[in-house]
Amino acid sequence: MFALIRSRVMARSRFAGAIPGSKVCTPGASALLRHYHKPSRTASFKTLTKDDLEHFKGILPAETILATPAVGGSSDPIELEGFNADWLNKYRGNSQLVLRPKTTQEVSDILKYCNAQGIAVVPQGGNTGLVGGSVPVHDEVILSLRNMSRVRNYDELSGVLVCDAGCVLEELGNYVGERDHIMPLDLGAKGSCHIGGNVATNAGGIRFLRYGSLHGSVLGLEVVLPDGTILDNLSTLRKDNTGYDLKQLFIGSEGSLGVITGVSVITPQRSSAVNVTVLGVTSYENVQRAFALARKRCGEILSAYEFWDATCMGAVLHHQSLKNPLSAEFPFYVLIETSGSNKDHDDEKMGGLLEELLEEGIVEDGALAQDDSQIARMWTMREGIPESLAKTGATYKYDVSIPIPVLYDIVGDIAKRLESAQLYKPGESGFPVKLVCGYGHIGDGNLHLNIVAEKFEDRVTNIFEPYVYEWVKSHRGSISAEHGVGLMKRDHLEYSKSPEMLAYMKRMKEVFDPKGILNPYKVV
Ligand code: FAD
Ligand code: 2HG
Ligand code: ZN
Repeated sequence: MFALIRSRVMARSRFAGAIPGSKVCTPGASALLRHYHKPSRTASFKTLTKDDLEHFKGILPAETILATPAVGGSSDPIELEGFNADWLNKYRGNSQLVLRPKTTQEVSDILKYCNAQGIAVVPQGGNTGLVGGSVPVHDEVILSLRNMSRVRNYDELSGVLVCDAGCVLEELGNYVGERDHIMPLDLGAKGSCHIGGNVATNAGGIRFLRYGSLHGSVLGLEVVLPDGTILDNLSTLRKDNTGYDLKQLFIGSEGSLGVITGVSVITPQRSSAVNVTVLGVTSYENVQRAFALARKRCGEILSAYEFWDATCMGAVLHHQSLKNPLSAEFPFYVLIETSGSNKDHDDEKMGGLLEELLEEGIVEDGALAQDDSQIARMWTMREGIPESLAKTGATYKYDVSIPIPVLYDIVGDIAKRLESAQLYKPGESGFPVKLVCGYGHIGDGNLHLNIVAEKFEDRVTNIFEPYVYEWVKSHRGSISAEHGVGLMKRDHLEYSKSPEMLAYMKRMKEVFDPKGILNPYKVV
């Protein structure tokens, strides 16, 4: 029998919205000292002067500028901390100037000036990126989109939303939710990340299985190029075959080609019937068998299939004030969500699937959410994993696409390598590495391998870098399934891209940003 979650009231709300900023998750900050290769500053970039600040004051209202005394301003450098450090507190820059424009024209005027003067700029959305792409490496000007947060238009018939790039994903979800739609993407950082940041990283998340990539759901973009040119490609059309689809180049370009200021995106109808179950599974093989059966039995209503291992579960139960809804502990947990329009029909399908999974011995135990609050708690169990691990220690993150049958093997391999190097012993404290675990969007072939250590240090990193990248390449996988390249993987792209492809990527960068002022040191 499936255990039904009893009606315990959640102590916390869903993780959504619980990330007010990069500062929230800096547990044991002293343990999370920066440790990564910092490229040297490009000497030709201009060092900011008081005259530059005066120029920006002519473009923007004073309250939208944060400038330290080093560049002639009066802001306390502490105020810039949250903009200079990333969510993991792993990457840190030293910018003295944050500009927060409210209009596309202001973005254009800023970039035009920076391009002419050779001033380097880093575009920043919600600063939830996990690869060091959203923070400066040295003293780049931070161009924050957070003041551009207006919904420009919403067409309820077509479901097409047109908005500023700085709109927070969760707020857009609420906006379209009131109109019976949902955003085509959803992720644990929804309370902080911006739609512009999502597009710039081509974010995946938990709805990817059902609604696919932003390359499909983004219909148009407004982008400001480094020289200030405004590319108005804010189309609301589903179909448009008039030549090259330029917007695709900016989706996933991580702020290296242009600054996204407006987004047009198609939002799906909200499903009236949603079912969520969490299952306990004894082997990775059965995680795959359950996925195959879920697709067979619930094909058209299957909206998410996520998994995590026992180590992740331990961390999440510890840090999120949750209790295991199952009767025992299991090596693996699976979350299945269905979304459809006919409750009786969907309940029958989900019920049938669960019965078959149990009868076939594919799963050992499970819990089916009985109401919205239980659904939210189950999702917290999955979406709260990154925060829980970050609270445990310095977290190394690898975000890879590998064929599903071998997806989890890498977790065991890395654990063994660390054990052989006497840096880790599962379940024992006192070692430099505390946890090695895996979770992710298994339905999309995307694993998140996380290694939690006392601190970031070479003797630990060297055990799995470049080993992880070699491993992924040998399986013809991708070294970044969804988080992007940023600074973290810029020197490792050859594991996923051929020299010819890399050469064309560099040529693209030169076409759009010949002076290389936009998000320098990142991506290519
Ligand atoms: P930022 O972090 O500010 O920036 C990310 C990159 O985009 C940077 O290179 C930046 O320069 C660039 N950029 C930002 N805004 C613009 C713009 N307007 N124009 C041009 N360039 C811009 N990612 C996933 O894909 N799937 C997940 O499930 C997922 N879950 C997460 C859960 C947690 C708890 C956290 C902390 C992160 C998660 N992420 C996930 C990673 C991250 O949230 C996404 O990459 C997100 O899309 C970043 O959006 P942002 O607004 O925070 O962008
Ligand atoms: C998720 O799926 C995110 O939860 C974050 O992509 C993954 O932090 C990670 O490794
Ligand atoms: Zn993910």
